[in-house]
Amino acid sequence: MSDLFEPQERLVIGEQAVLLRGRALAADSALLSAIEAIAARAPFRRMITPGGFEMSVAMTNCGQVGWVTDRTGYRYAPCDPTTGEPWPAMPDAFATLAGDAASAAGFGDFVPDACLVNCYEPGARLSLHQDKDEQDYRHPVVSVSLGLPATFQFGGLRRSDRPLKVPLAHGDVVVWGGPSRLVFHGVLALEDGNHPLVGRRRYNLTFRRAL
Ligand code: MD6
Ligand code: FE
Repeated sequence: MSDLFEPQERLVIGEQAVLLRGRALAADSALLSAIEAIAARAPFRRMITPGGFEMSVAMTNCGQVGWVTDRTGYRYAPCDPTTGEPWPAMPDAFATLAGDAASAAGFGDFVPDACLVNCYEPGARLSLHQDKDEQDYRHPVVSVSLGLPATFQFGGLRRSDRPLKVPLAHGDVVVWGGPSRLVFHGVLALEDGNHPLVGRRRYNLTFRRAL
């Protein structure tokens, strides 16, 4: 029984929140080429928060709408404010992986219309936040990690709830929804390192149904 020896490949981190270890590994090169193609048309950029701070994580998007922030607030926008062009279409490989992972986590019929692509360089971090710019919280969020490992913080429904620290490695997928959909979460400062396929960075794909 290999599961006696393999590390746990499915880890429950909350109510209807699960880490599917290595779930994206088989698709890693396809995902990485797709990220390059997206970034060629919609370059990674460090956005400005409504409070006036430049984020340490660089972001771009693909899909019908993309998540953006500037001095006026957070929102989903159909066009890239940097180029004025629509965001690149979501590659089939992205939507398929997200739908399959959501099913495996118990969320059937998840069809994402937005994918936020995050790029972390050493030192980049994401402070505790809720994902609440989407219209319908009945849809889960699916998150795919590629490249350098990171520590994900998974808290509770109040900012003050002490977060669980979840290590995320290349190929890991996190799915959450239901009662956990509005949980506070974040990513600790990325440690330096070199990933054989991705180099000195971490990518995160966050799939959502925004509209
Ligand atoms: C990240 N992820 O892992 C940042 N949000 O780089 C998120 O903020 C996130 O992973 C909602 C659901 C899953 C996530
Ligand atoms: Fe988030």
